[in-house]
Amino acid sequence: MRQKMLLDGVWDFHYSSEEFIGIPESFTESLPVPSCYDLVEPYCGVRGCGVYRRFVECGGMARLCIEGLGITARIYWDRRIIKECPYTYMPEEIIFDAGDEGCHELVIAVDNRHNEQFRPNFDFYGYGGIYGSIFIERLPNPWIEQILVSTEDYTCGKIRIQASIAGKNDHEAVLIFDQKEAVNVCFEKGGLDIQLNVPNYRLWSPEEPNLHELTIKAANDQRSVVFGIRAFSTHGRQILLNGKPIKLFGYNRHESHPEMGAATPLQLIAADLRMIKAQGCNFIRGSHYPQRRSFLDLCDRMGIMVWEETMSWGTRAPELHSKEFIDAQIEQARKLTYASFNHPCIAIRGFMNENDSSLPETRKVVKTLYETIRSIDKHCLISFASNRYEQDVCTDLVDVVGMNPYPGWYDSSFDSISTVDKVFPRLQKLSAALPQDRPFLITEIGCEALLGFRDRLQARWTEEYQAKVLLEVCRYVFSGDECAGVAIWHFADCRSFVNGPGIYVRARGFNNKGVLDEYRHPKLAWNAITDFLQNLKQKQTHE
Ligand code: ADA
Repeated sequence: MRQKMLLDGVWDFHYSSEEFIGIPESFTESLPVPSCYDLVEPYCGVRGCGVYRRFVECGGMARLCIEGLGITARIYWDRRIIKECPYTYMPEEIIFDAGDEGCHELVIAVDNRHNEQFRPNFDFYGYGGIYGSIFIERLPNPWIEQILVSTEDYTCGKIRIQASIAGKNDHEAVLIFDQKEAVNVCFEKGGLDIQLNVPNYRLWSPEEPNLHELTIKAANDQRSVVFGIRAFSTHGRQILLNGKPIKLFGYNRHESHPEMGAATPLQLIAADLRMIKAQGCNFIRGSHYPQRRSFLDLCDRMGIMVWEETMSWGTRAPELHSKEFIDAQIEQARKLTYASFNHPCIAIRGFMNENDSSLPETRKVVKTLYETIRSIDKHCLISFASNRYEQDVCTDLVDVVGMNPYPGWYDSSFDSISTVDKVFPRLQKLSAALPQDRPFLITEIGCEALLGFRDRLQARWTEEYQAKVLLEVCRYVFSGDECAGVAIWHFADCRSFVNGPGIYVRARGFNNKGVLDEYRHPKLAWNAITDFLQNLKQKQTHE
């Protein structure tokens, strides 16, 4: 039986200034893990390297898991590099030889300077730190390397299990479902790839988020994964879950809090999800990066469907032509698909938010990213969020057409508040121009409102104006079947450019389009949407 050791807690810390100048001999400061060092004095707002260190009792082959960090990091075990982590927010798993049994030094050197993948013009703040939990476990020899479970046929509970065991030898194995039903199988040359019906299966859905557990016992190892049986598919304009049309309704959400940055505690994540669920939503777009495992665990259990995507923002021609950039996107797509493979909450995987999909040459990149995800996950829906609208030339390449229109905010003439009236017709017009044979999902829509700014003239930036626009969006989404759903932009205000050029449209250094402010205080729009959804539910139960 493997034993996980959680490494969260108080670590040694050293701020190593702009350049990383090596691991210091001694550390004089301390910081918790998880944490963002650029939100604590005297390092608030710095761009440079923070070095975290602690000692760990371990030995032999080990597996170290990190939920996410940023912007980039290098990991050392006894001062030897065991992993470079170039992808912000990406969950990392490192299998390595920890050496003799005993006390070892683990160092994580984080660098929060922007780079090609996380540019300073992104409309979300690039925090430096260790965003989530870290654990380590000793591995038996040989160890089960990975277990992937996918739904093959939801109508009879048929799943496919792909697993591998280190050493590539033959091994007898036992599969145990929900700690009861056992099936004998065999790893051949270290691999297992079988399909079978789960005994006493129950489907996963937002209303009934049923989960199953699979334990594999082979050689001296035993490993368990949680999975759900469900199938997302499309039919014309509709998204189907387990064969039935489902409207996706919810928010874009950043992993962000003004005091804790991207190292949001699990309690905050759980509280956010409870608010979203209680409001009557069933969907979150994890904008704009891979999501933390514990976030996905909660969504699995609570029945919240998730769109997860590679990190990227406003990709334009130079990056779309850069091999380094595209290779990094491919690697991100690959890693995130494996990392979230078993989570039933994943409805859609996406990439490259608002890339320039009006350029014919972007088609090749979109195809490559689509195929990368598809080659690993045969079933998930795949998409990207576009701001090229009627000019988009890549909509035929994805399963769901995601659009980020902002009627009532960006694409109006700024002459009066009457533009609320334009929301509904604009969405209808956009919908009519998109392919009719696949779902149209509004992946972003919203407008800025400052909490507490209420005004009888209901000008832009007031809570009243935001509420009106978003009610029009709700009215449109539920007006028929032409739209498969919406992820409103966004759940809560989040820190953005701060002192970059974008500050002129980001009052306080925040993106203020949240229906809650950054401390989760509701604006009028939150209450208006709550009422809208409750009325809708009442109407539907009386029909
Ligand atoms: C884009 C982008 C979001 C956010 C939004 C806005 O659609 O995808 O990250 O920046 O615009 O608020 O303008």
